[in-house]
Amino acid sequence: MTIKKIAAAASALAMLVGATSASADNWRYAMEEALTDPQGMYALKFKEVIEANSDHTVQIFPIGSLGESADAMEQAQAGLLQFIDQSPGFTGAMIPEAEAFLVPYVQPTDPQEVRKFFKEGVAVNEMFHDSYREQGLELLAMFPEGEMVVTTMEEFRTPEDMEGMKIRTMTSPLLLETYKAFGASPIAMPWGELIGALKTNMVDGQENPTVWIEAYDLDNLTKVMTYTGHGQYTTAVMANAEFYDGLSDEDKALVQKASQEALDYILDVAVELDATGLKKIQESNPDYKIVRLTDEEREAFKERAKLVEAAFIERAGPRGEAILEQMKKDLEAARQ
Ligand code: 6CS
Repeated sequence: MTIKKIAAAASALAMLVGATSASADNWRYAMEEALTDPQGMYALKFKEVIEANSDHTVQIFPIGSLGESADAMEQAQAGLLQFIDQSPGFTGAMIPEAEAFLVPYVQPTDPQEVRKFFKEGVAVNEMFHDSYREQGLELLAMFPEGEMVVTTMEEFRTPEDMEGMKIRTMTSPLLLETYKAFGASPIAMPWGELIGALKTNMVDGQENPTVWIEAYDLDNLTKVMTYTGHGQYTTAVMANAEFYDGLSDEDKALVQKASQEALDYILDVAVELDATGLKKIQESNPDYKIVRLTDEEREAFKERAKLVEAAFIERAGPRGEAILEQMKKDLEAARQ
């Protein structure tokens, strides 16, 4: 082989190696929870499918590793992260339509109805894509983590009972409207501040699904847990849109496959989450008071929720209004 031919072969090899390593990328994925929490279960399944079907790797950054939810979102929008799981409870400040998931009493709480609502609902599956795109995000999946329950220091049965209660909410503005409408004094703060705020009595309560309450000991920091039936904790997984658009057709199909398989998996798991969380709380904290508002008691909160619907429509405009109407139809369909 002449020197020229060796050089040409070496350069071809270098190109091949380059091409191979360029196609085996490490994708960074941030979320708001730990690997053992619902977002972590979804992320691990997503990673498993990607890595089993390609040379790519998925590097997961759990809660706390990249700052608060808002910090991780900035990094995702800047393209430093390829994937992010962020819940409407935080995204709503940026995408008002996402706050549809925060409007009280438009989502089911029965686990089988929840599964149907998320699996087949037109609103969830078809109506949010454009709103996320406008913020540079390709929406991949939305899934529930369990019914929202309220933990407080004192029992409440009516909006009047909530008067003066300082309730922590996530940072989406509509949550402040909800708890104001429910009679309380809401305070928005990121997750990282909540435990300290409960310990120092800066807040008297908060809302979250039972799996989360149990995992982060929120029951031990409050005295009562109340089922108001007002909604699900919903979360969303998305990709940086520029990154997604730049993928080959094959990789786009892979990302969609992984998103769908992880979604199917988590929707199966989700039906168990409420019961699992509640059981663990009852076992580890038998004296904790658990209240389930009656249908009659819920009526007063539903009446107040009309104010929240109006605030949502004002913030999210006609597109938000259409989403809300569709959600109500999906709720009816899920109940049948
Ligand atoms: O309350 C919160 O801020 C947190 N709740 C859940 C269920 N997941 C992450 C989020 O930061």
